[in-house]
Amino acid sequence: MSTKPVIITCAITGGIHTPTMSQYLPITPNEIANHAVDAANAGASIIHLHARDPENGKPTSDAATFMEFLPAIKERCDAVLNLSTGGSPGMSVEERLQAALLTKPEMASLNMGSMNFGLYPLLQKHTNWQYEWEPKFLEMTRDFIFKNTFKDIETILAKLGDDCGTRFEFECYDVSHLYNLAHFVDRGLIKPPFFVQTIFGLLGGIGADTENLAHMRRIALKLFGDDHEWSVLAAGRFQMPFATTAATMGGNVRVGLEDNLSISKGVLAKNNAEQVKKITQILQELSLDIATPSQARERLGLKGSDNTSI
Ligand code: KMH
Ligand code: ZN
Repeated sequence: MSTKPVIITCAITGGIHTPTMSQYLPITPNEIANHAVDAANAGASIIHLHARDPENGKPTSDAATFMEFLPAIKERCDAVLNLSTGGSPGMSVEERLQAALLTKPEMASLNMGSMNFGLYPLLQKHTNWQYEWEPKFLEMTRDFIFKNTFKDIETILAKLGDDCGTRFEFECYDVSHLYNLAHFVDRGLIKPPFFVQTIFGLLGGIGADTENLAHMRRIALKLFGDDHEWSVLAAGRFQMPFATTAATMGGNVRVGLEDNLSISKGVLAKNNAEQVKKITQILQELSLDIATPSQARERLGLKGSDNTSI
């Protein structure tokens, strides 16, 4: 069986982890840009981006902060820049969309259903918090609903997809999200080829069991067949095992400090590139090729970096 080169996405900083959890989490625009470029040089063809307040590391939706690192990354590497529209717990849908609407990126995330999004178990892992906002933020997720209604999804598809030519990383945290995606495909609002990011091990979503990986794969294939590119991300310690298994099943992979702070058991990753290098080595050992940014662009039908406002 001939397999396609694996598209590696690297998610640089996210809106889940907090500065106390790892001194290596990139916070400032400069740190985010350096991590992104190094991840691209290590083999990531897509860079998934959130922004943080440089003063205290808190996730921010401020478009000006995004613009402090996006042009720098674009100038220094050819990777596809993929902006989060999921943002971070506590942000409104309008806030989450600000940076993407301004910059009209080649790619943005689109979360395919409303759900619980529990980060509060992370409270047990630390006591001395560097910033006051950190424990409050984590505690707040005990009573938080990550809002992605059908109307929200329609709005993002129209304003960002139709009006800006941005294509999506469809974030599917459970089987129902695949059916929500199929609903929009059936309505003709989403055109192939589309990029389906199946997510495992986030509290509120489907668990990180390989039975679930196989099932999500089976249902995605049944619903979307050749129209989709399948990718996998798993939270925390499941990141590398799930990425490896998915790649052997013909899938693409996502790594990065957004979803996992470690490089091996009990050892923090010093940067994003470490994780990209690790999955790259694993893929090479398995005789799998790594996709270049231009191969990723072609397979995902992207408009090209010259057609953005970055
Ligand atoms: N951190 C992932 C589990 C987004 O940015 O829109 C989800 C994510 C969402 O990346
Ligand atoms: Zn994200």
